[in-house]
Amino acid sequence: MKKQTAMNRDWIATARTLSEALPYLQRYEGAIVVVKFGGHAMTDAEGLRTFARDIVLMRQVGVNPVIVHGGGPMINEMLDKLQVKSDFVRGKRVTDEATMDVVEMVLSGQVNKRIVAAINEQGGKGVGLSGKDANLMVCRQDDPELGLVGTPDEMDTTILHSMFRSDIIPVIAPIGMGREGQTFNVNGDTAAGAIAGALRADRLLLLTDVAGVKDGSGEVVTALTAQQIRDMTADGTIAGGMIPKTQTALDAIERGVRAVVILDGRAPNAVLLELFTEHGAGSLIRA
Ligand code: X2W
Repeated sequence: MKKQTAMNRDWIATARTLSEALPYLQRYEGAIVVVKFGGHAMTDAEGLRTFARDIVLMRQVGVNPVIVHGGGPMINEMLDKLQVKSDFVRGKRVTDEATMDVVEMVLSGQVNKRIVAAINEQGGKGVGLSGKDANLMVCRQDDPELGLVGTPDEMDTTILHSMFRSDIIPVIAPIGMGREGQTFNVNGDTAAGAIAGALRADRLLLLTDVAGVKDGSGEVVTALTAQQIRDMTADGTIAGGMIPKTQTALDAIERGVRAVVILDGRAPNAVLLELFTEHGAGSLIRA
């Protein structure tokens, strides 16, 4: 009897959660939400399943989700196996032709297909592509010192809009094409920011392995303006690995993305918590 009561309470809470989500569901109807799924946020099979389920739910309630994934740790693992040495300069992988082959194989062949499969397993229609497909992300060379690392230069999002109309969830590997047919390795955050900017997305969610932007005392700041980010960077509060993320956020906002959220993608249902509850998650940055 006791057990029954506990179960009833559980279902009541579930129903209440759904009911309270209504204003959020209405707000995001038709919205474009770009989700950067970083390699460090990809934990285990269960984590991937939950992530895929959340994305399929988003699509089900009328949101247009776009996944841009990373896979740095998976690339490192494969390079190690193949005994190809790899260095990072200012957070970007120095990429020669041999490294580029491995990067493309791992990102487009392995990580991308794993995410697509997880989405399809949950009843969604995931389709994998990279920035090379349909001229989505044409790049120029970044710093020549980095070799085949690209900076997004010209975006064509026509393919993504066709996918939205067909109820397809695009899953994008951060690889771009040069004007002379070269293949470029693009940092995952940079690619996500460029795609979100070109789509003028309503939200860019950067899923990583930290809880958000922290203030001087180590507390996560839940809401920030672009100016606060600039000030906290100038005084050294924002440092290290957070800089490329906040820089991506500032660039995306400048290009017309309404808000960027930096959040811990390892937390259960991080995406739903952020979009469909009052609680929110991580740090929300807007103009
Ligand atoms: C990255 C692309 C993958 C990536 C790399 O080669 O590791 C550059 O550094 P995460 O998991 O988001 O870090 N590209 C140029 O960004 O993965």
